[in-house]
Amino acid sequence: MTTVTYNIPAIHCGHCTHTIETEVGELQGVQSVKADEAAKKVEITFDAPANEQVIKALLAEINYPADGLITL
Ligand SMILES: [Cu+2]
Repeated sequence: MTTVTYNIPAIHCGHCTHTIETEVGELQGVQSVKADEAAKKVEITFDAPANEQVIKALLAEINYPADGLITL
């Protein structure tokens, strides 16, 4: 299991966090998605077949591109 945290500058309200949590949560292999409206960050825990490439591609597709990986 892998946990990553991304900056998502496009987050600006609770609707954004809801959209991200719903869309990313539907990816196969994603265990949990926690989007933080105030911090403009999302924490995602996943297993295969999900991977960072797939998650970042989806975030870009729904117009919430990840702005780099935060190393925990
Ligand atoms: Cu919003």
